[in-house]
Amino acid sequence: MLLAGCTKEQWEVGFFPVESKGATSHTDHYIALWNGGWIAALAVGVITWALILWCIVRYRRKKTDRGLPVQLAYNMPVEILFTVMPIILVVGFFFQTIQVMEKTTDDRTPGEQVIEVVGKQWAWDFNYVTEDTYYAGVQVNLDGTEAPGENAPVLYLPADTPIEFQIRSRDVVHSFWVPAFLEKKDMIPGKTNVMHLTPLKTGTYVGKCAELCGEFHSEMLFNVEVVEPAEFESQMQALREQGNVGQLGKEYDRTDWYQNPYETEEGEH
Ligand SMILES: [Cu+2]
Repeated sequence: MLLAGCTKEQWEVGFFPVESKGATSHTDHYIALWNGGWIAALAVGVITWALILWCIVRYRRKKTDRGLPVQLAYNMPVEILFTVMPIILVVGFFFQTIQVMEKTTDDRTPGEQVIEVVGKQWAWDFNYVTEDTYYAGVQVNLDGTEAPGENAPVLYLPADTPIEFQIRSRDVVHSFWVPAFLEKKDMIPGKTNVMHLTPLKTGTYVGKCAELCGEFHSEMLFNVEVVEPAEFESQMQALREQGNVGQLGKEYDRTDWYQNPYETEEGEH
């Protein structure tokens, strides 16, 4: 009865966010691995449950039974089955995972648009590197009103365009997460992580920090607008007209300790 309350769309994406289907060049690979894994695990489960039930019924103690039942151990066919089946499953999951990783986390398609996403307590800066424009995000205020994320910082992405994200932090460890894209990446001070993907479906997606990063971690929200390339260009032009030309660089980082851990105050090494 509970399962009947789920929609066909929810089943298709294995209860991931429904908007993840076809959202990026990676999401359908993740969904296929996720659903395939559950189907394989369920098949093993159904066979195992059926054998357990059959044993319980077939070999139950009868009124006429006396003493201990026949003791069976070291049944070679069963021992081999219990060894070989898990190995086949683990090897299968391993190679399926490797194949999906080659198409997703290892994706290094050159970015037509390079975008630097910078985490800071507790908001986001977006540097559109290719366009030489920027957006300085301001922390959301969760004041108890409905839809507080409406005024969150907005990250614009052109649809059907390979994107290279350069991901870093100005202070502590954050994590760049758009739930509908089904991937997240840590933002580490002093280190730049990359993520390559192509957004395929226009629309608005929520984003958030996925690493507990201090008092107002829950207010570290943003929105993603995947728009047609022409609309992306006009948004970039709007940023230029507001004077947001250039990049928000490392001068806004809270500390350079991470770059120069051994530098003394006098500048000696
Ligand atoms: Cu954070």
